[in-house]
Amino acid sequence: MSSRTEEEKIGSDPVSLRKCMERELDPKRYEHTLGVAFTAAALAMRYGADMKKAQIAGLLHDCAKNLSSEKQLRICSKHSIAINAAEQKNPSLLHAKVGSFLAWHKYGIEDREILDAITWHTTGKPEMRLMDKILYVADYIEPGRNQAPNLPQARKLAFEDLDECLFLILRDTLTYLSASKTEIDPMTQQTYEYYRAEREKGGRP
Ligand code: DGI
Ligand code: FE
Ligand code: FE
Repeated sequence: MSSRTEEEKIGSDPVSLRKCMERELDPKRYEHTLGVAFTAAALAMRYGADMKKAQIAGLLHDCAKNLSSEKQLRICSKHSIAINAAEQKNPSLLHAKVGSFLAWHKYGIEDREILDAITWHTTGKPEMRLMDKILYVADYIEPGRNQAPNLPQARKLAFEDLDECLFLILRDTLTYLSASKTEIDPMTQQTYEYYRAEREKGGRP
């Protein structure tokens, strides 16, 4: 990892970050990353969030994705990053926490909104803030995605009603995870239940 002063410059500049990610990620993951960054910026425009922060969060959200599980586990142990049982069993969940750490440590991002959005981009969490929701939704609907169910509906809804779109994605993700019998992170379950209750409070069936 290079020195912090150089990284601080990188951190505030989406163009340099894009170049870093092009080097760091495989071509498919890099394309996905660009898609998430542009989609997050568009959602930020729509909902009055900071476009530059949304772009940076999008560019860095999967920055740990190409590191091996062993390497990610080593980073966690070296820097005292707590790992839960689900992450232990399924280290592919770890790239969110590790990515947030690297965004700070390696790329010099100090903005909490960006770092939190990266931390929660895979599982979500109850009481997400606007930037968390924007990144979570952008990750799912970016133009390169083609496998998830209800994508056309999610894409339209994202620009009409962000919370309703968030709920649709949480519901479909949980359905998918339950069917595929993979370990469900308690945070994924809690997030779904929290937003289902919020939605019911708002009078939706
Ligand atoms: O990194 P990406 O592929 O762009 O997407 P992501 O960060 O949402 O993570 C990839 C997968 O993680 C996605 O298919 C949904 C899945 N996921 C979300 N919550 C959980 C989960 N996988 C498991 N095993 N358990 C979860 O609770
Ligand atoms: Fe991810
Ligand atoms: Fe992603």
